[in-house]
Amino acid sequence: MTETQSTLSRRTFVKGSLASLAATGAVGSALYGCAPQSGTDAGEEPMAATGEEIAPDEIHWSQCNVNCGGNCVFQWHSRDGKVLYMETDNIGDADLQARACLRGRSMRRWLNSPDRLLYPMKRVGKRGEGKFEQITWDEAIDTIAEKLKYTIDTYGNDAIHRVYATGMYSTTGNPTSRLLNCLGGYLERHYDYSANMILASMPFMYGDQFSPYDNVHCTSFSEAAQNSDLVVMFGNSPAETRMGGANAAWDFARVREGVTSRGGKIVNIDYRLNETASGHPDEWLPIRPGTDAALCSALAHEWIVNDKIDKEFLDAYVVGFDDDTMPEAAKGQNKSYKDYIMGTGYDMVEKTPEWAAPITQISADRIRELAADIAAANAPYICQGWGPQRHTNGEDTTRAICALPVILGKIGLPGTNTGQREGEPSVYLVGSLPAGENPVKVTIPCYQWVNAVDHGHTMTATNAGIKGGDLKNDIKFIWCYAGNCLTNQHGDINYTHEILADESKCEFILVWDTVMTDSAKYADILLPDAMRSEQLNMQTQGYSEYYTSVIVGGPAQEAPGECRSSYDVCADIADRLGVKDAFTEGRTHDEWVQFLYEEGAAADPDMPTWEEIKEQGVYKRELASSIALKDFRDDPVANPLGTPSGKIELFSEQLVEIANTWELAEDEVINPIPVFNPGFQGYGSVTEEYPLYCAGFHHKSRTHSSYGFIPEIEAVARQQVWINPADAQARAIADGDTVSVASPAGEIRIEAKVTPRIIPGTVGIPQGAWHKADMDGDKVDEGGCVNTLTTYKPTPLGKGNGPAHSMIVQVAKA
Ligand SMILES: Nc1nc2c(c(=O)[nH]1)N[C@H]1C(S)=C(S)[C@@H](COP(=O)(O)OP(=O)(O)OC[C@H]3O[C@@H](n4cnc5c(=O)[nH]c(N)nc54)[C@H](O)[C@@H]3O)O[C@H]1N2
Ligand SMILES: Nc1nc2c(c(=O)[nH]1)N[C@H]1C(S)=C(S)[C@@H](COP(=O)(O)OP(=O)(O)OC[C@H]3O[C@@H](n4cnc5c(=O)[nH]c(N)nc54)[C@H](O)[C@@H]3O)O[C@H]1N2
Ligand code: SF4
Ligand SMILES: [Mo]
Repeated sequence: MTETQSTLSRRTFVKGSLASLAATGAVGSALYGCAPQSGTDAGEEPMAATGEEIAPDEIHWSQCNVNCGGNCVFQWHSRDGKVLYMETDNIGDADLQARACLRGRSMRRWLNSPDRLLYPMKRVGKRGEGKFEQITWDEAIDTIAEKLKYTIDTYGNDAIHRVYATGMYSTTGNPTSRLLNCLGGYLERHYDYSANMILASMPFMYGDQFSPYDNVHCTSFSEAAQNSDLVVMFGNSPAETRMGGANAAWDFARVREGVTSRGGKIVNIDYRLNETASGHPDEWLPIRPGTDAALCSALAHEWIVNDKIDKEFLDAYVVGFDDDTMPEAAKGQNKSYKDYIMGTGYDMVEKTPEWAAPITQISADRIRELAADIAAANAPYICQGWGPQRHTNGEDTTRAICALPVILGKIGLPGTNTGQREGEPSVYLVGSLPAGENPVKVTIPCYQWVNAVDHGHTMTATNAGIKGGDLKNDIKFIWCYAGNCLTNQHGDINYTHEILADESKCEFILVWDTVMTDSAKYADILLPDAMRSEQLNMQTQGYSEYYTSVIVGGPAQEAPGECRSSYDVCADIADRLGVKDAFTEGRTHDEWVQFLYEEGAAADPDMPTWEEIKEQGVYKRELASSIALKDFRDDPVANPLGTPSGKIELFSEQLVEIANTWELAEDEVINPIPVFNPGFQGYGSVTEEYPLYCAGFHHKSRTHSSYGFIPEIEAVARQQVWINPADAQARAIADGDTVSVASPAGEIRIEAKVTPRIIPGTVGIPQGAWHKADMDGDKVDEGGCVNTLTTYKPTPLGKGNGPAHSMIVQVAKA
C-alpha cells in the first residue's frame, strides 16, 4: 500500500468513527442513526473555513449486494449528490446489527473506481481479448433485441441461457428472468455452484423437500449456543465465509461461548487452520482434503463395535442401516450401510481407524478419541460448510457426514443438528420482482452450460442430468448479468476459453457488469450497470438466525457515465420486442420497490408503512432458534420425510435405479449408501508429475471475484498458495517467493505462504483471484486464479463443480 493510500483510508476511518460517536450522542432520534451530521472533519472540508453554510449530510441506507449473502447494511453519508463516507449498521440492539466487513466498507472505492464501466460497448477484437468500442444505448439495445429475436426464431427459446451469476442480491436486482419469460422463456438451470453436490444427493437421504438453505433441515447456531455440548465442524469457517456483523461469524462466536461455558468443545476439521479456528489451535483437526467420508466411516465403525449406536432410533426412523431395515428387494444381500462399514459387503474392507488413518492423515488413536467424544456428548452439533462437498466425491462426502448424527440417534433433539450447515432465517418480509412463468421446462445442471454450448443437442437425463425432458438445442445466446462465471468462477479456464472463443458455437454473449472482469472480455455486447447504492434499493438481511429485516434506501449518489438501471434497460429491450406492458405492468423501478414493500407490509401488520420505512431505512425483528427435523423426530408418522419410505434413507433405492440406468464412465460411480470414494483427482491420484493435492477455499479479501480489483483489500489478505514447510523445503521455496503451480489443466503464478497451518502433501489456493493470462500466448495465469488449475469434469450424480476443490499439482519456484 502506498503512503497516500494508507493516509487516505485512515482518515476515512477516523471520520467514520467520529460521526458514529456523534450519532450515538444524539439520543432519541439516533435510534435509526438519522440525526444529520455536519462536516466533522475540518481537515478535509475547506468549505467550513470560508464561513459558507454547510449543507447537512444526507443519510441513505443501502446494502452490500454481492453473494457473500450477508447483505450487510450501508449507511451512506452524502453531500451534494456524492458519498463522503460510509457508516454501517449502528442502530438498535448491538446483537442484531448487520455490520459490514472490510470489503463492504471499501464499497466507496468500488463506486468511485476509475475502472468502472461507463458506457455500452461492442466487441472489436477476438472473444477473450478485451478489445471494445463505445456504442450508444440505442445501438446496444437494438442489437440485443435483434439477437434475441434471431435466436428464438432460428433455434427456439431453449437456446437462450441465463448463466449462473450471483453478484446481485436485491429484490429488484435481476429483471432478466422476467424479461426472458415475457419473450417465451429460456433455458434455466438447476443446482448451484455453492452447494451443488449437496443439492443433488441429500434429497435421496432426507427427501425431496430437502434444502441446505433453511432452518427445517439445518439447526440454527443460536440453538447450538443454547443447548449443545460439542460442536464438530467439517470444512466450515464462518469467520471467512460469513464475515459481516450479525452474520454467522458473530453467531458462531456465541456458539463457542455457550458450548465452552458448559464444558464442551469445538472440533474444526479442515485441511488448513482456518480463520475460525485461528487463535484456538486446539480446535483444529487437520485432514487431507476429500477424505472426510473415510473419517466418518471409521467413526461409524467405532460406534458399531463399541455399541454406541441407537438401534431403537435406527429401526424406527431410518432405512438401510442394517439388514433389519433394508428395503424388501435388497434384504439379505449384504448391501446395508453396516455391511459397508464392517467389511461384510461392497468392497469387503473393514473401515477401522487403522484403515482410515493413511487416507485421512489422522492417526487411528485420534480417530478413536473423536469417536469417543462424539458418542459421549449429550447434544452434539455436527455440521459441514460447503467446502467438503465441493469436491469430485462431494455427493458421497456430504451424505457420509450426515450419517453420523443419524447413527447416534442425535437428530431433532435440542442442541443437535443433521450434519448440514447452520440454519438460515426462515422469514422474508418482502418478495422480489416476480420472474413470471418460464414456458421452457427443460433445465440443465448449472455447471453443464459449457457442455451445452458445445454439444447440448446430445444431452439427456441419463447422460447429462438434464431435467424436464431432453435438450434439443445447443446454447446459442448467453445472458450473463452480474456474474463472472463464464471463466473466472466456472472452472478450467483454458478449456472454457476454447469453447467460448469459437463464435460458431455460442453466437452471442451479453455481459453486464460494473468493471472489466475476465468474463466481460468474452462479451459481444458489454453493458455498464448502475450499482445498487446508485438506485433505490430494497433487500432483506442475510444469514443471521437471530433476526430478520428489510432495508430500503438510496440512491446515495448518481451513477457515473452512462450507467443505467438494469430494470430500465430491460424495459427498453421489452419495448423493442413488443412486450413492454407485460414486463413493466405499468410500474417504474421505484414503483416496483414500493409495490413489493407494501405487499409485504399488507401481509404483516407489524411492519412500518411505506412512508415510515422510507424515513427510517431499516426495520428488524428478532427470530427464535430452530431445531432441524424436530417435527419428524416428534412424530415420524404425522410428519414423514419426502423420501419414498418417509424415513431417513441411508440406503436409497432411487440411487440404485439411477446407477443402473444412467450412462456413466468407468470411473464414475453412484452409490446407494454414503461411502468413501476417492473421486477424480482425489486421494491416490497424485503422480510423479503432479505429486501434491490442491484444494481451494473462499477468501477474506474477496467475495468470489467481487472486490478483487480493489488494491487496499488485496493488501490486507494477499493471494497466496498455502504450503507446508516440509513441502516448501523439499522445493527450496521460501515464504514470499513467487512460485508456479501447475495442474493437468493449466499453470498459475502466485506468492507462496509457507506455513504449518496447512497439512503436508496438500497446497491450498484462495478462489476468486482475477485471471490474467495471454490467451494467445503461454496462457500462464499471473493472477493466480484457481480455476486455471481445475479440470472440467462434472461429478457423477449432480454433474456439478466438484473439481473446484479437487486438483493435483506440482509447485516450483518460478
Ligand atoms: N474453483 C472454485 N470456483 C468457484 C468456487 C470455489 O470455491 N472454487 N466457488 C463457487 C461459488 S460457491 C460461487 S457462488 C461462484 C460465484 O461466482 P459469481 O457468481 O461469478 O461471483 P462473483 O465472482 O462475485 O461475480 C459477481 C459479478 O457481479 C458483478 N457485480 C457486482 N455488483 C454488480 C452490480 O451492481 N451490477 C452488475 N451488473 N454487476 C455487479 C461483480 O463485478 C462480479 O463480476 O463461484 C464458484 N466458483
Ligand atoms: N469472504 C468470503 N465469504 C464468502 C464467499 C467468498 O467468496 N468470500 N463466498 C460465499 C459463497 S457464494 C459461498 S457458497 C460460501 C462458501 O462457503 P464454503 O463452501 O463453506 O467455503 P469454502 O471456503 O469453500 O469451504 C469451507 C472450508 O472448508 C475447507 N475445506 C475444503 N475442502 C475440504 C475438505 O475436503 N474437507 C474438509 N474438512 N474441509 C475442507 C476449506 O479450507 C474452508 O476452510 O461462502 C460465502 N461467503
Ligand atoms: S462482503 Fe459480505 S460480510 Fe462483507 S459487507 Fe458485504 S455482505 Fe457483509
Ligand atoms: Mo456460492
